[in-house]
Amino acid sequence: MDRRSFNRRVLLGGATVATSLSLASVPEAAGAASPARTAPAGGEVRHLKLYIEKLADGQLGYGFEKGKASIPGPLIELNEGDTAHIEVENTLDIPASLHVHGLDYEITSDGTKLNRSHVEPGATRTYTWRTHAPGRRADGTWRAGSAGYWHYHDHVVGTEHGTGGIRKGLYGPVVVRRKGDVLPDRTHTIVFNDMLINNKPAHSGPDFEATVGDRVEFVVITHGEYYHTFHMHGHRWADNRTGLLTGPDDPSQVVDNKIVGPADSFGFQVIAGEGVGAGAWMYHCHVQSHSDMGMVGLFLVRKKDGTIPGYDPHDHGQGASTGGTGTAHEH
Ligand SMILES: [Cu+2]
Repeated sequence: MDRRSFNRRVLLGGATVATSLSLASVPEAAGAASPARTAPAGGEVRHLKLYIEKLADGQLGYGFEKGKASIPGPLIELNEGDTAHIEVENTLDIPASLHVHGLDYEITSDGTKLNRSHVEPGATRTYTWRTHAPGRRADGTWRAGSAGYWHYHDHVVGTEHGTGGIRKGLYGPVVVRRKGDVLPDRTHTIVFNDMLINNKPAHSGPDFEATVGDRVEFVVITHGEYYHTFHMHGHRWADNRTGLLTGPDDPSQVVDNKIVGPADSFGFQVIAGEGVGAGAWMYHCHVQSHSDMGMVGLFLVRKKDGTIPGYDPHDHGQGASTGGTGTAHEH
């Protein structure tokens, strides 16, 4: 029973006993308590600073602040109609760049060496990304808007096409929202990069935390040489632009598994633990050998009291990394 029908039954005052029985049969009632917040109309001009840095372990990252680069790089979130001017400072001793998917940019913001739109070592360059709402062209055809789950990455480091930069962690998420899109409580990014997730060692996550009922958004990006299948336990999403159904007649397929290849990106929102309750819910690549090799992380959904039934944090990683026996995430 979803939240709305529960409330309706309570408000109608009928079948009180049946209502509490029904509730008891659900592990923990889930769902947002108040109407979902939605994205405003765009049109803003935003100025961002992005540093390209070498991390302590030799990998590379983008960061909004000097010394705070991360893998993946920080989420850049825009609304259709926004323009972003992104001043990129390349602190490396080799050329690097910023290349984005899905947004509008002129060739000078392409971020490739072929048109000299990269950033020399120690230099700074401003990239401009524009976005637009959907609308009808003069010729009567429909032009798609910019809204979607996109991503940015280096296109220069290592080889002519940036293979080395991507491999070392120079990538990050971009979300462009349409006016009225449902806003999440928080957003997490999962990048399948070759056989690693977010460039972390195999069998070591990353793990993401939530409390039952939180509206959690995932941006899923793929890089590298391989095809993967992204699967999450206990949660489903719609295979469309937002990952959400717009209503009872939305024909989008509801899935819990999606095939992805290099440079693909998609996203979705779930209500953590909805209808299934708290738990250490796995997400992983469902190519079996890939999950065996450690492309596994956890969506840690806590009860309101902060506990996670059946979860021992010391189990995570250890059993699996030794080739392991029977840890929760070897399914
Ligand atoms: Cu895989």
